[in-house]
Amino acid sequence: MPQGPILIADEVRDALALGGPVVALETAVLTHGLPREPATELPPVVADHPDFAVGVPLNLSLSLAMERAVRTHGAVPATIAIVDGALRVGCTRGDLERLATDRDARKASVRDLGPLCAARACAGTTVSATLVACGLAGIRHFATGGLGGVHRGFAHTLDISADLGTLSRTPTCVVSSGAKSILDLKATLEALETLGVPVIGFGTATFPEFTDGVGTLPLHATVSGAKDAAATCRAHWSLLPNVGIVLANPCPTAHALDHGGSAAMADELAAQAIASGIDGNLVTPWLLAQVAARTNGQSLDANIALLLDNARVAALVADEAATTDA
Ligand code: PSU
Ligand code: MN
Repeated sequence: MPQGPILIADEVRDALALGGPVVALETAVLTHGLPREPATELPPVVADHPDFAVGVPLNLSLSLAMERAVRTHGAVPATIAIVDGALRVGCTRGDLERLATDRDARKASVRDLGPLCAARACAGTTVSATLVACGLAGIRHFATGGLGGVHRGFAHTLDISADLGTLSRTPTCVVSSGAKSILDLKATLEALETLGVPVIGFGTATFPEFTDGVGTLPLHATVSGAKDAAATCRAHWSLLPNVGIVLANPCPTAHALDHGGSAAMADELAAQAIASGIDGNLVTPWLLAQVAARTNGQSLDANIALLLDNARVAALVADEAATTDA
């Protein structure tokens, strides 16, 4: 087991030692993805959910609800974050409460891990940094909302999320609802192909577009359910034991937004980000907040719906893998 600034919770360590199902969860969504102010009203998808209440920040409720969804579907959640300079694999409720409200919590990508641990900082981990923890701990399944990718205008900015390169060297299956149309989705799929990372549709033949639901870009592989997904992962890892997989699960239809205008809005926002001097690791959180504001909170409902569904799917696939690999 790894030594140093990585701390694996007992429950996660025990499950991994027994070959049981474990699902990693990221925390950039907690620190930078969802509102941290006390909720004044609840998105419809969680109106009757036990982890959500008026007065409780949506970001905290969401983290607790993802953990619950993982457990409900038979796996152990491992929420990953940097807390006081330690890379935690399995956070306590106290850790999540701190990260949810700490305005100084940083956003940790792969390159930030060493510096932030040395500085004893607190940070939410992006998909890429969470994948590093998965690689060290041996976690094969991970649920997130949307993958980072190739940004619009990348030819000038070279802004390509570290999520992509890290996936190409970490053997973990990331369940996500594709990526957001604030990115260049075609270029993102091309980059994943170049890196040798399979993008497998979960009951869909096209690359999902995050809160916009099913997409239009064709995928090279589709699976029909968790059993099929686990079998595909097993075949992939028997040949490419160090390479990740994207399992792409569209936002549940009842909560997905219309496509209408989102491409035009994405282009406009990308240009606005450049004009306003938003760059570096603040681009993604800024774009997501702009979309939430412009869709009057509807994108928030869709975002929460897809995050909870991805936790469910990751748990089902992890459970299937644990049963068949045993
Ligand atoms: N895309 C989303 N929601 C998110 C993110 C991406 O729709 O919260 C987060 C994820 O944690 C992802 C990170 O790993 O943003 C990508 O940031 P960057 O583009 O700076 O790599
Ligand atoms: Mn970037």
